[in-house]
Amino acid sequence: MRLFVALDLPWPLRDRLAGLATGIMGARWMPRENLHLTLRFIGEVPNWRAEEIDLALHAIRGRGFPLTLAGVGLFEKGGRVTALWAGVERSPPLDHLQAKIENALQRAGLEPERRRFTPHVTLARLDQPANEKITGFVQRNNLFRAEPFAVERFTLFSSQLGKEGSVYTAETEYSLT
Ligand code: 3AM
Repeated sequence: MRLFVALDLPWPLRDRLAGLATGIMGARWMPRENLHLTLRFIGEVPNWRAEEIDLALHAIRGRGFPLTLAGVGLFEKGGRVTALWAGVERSPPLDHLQAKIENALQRAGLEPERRRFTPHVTLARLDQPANEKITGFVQRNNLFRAEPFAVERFTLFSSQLGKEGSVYTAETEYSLT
């Protein structure tokens, strides 16, 4: 199974994000059902390991908190824009939750994640260069700010890579109180 831990987003928020998805030819905009905020990418694991991961995530205790998506940004690789995303307002509770998940997964035997946590919601992936249009996209949406939403759980997703893009399935939800 190919797994990752993420926040599922409320549908009104997804609708709001889908409203940003215009104006860049060749961008592969994420369908609403795929919009999420990744807390930890896990990757391919055997079933027995997935069970240990599930146990470790179940043991996490934490309180819910409000979170606000704001601003947009991009990821680049080799000078080329590869993804557009919506950003997240600074949130110590989110960082804390992410750290707890990282600890739990390391205790379950996973290698530490070396990359810094950059909370974001991927809106589009880009296979081809489209740099001029992207400047406009960033300028247009710089002031984007969504209504805060309540984070009340986090979710273990499986991901199946397909021709038409990935299909994400919520495997288990873990409640925050
Ligand atoms: O939350 P986003 O959409 O940015 O890019 C993948 C997606 O991130 C990322 O995990 C999320 C759910 O699929 N991902 C895929 N392969 C990855 C890898 N090898 C990866 N993240 C880190 N390392």
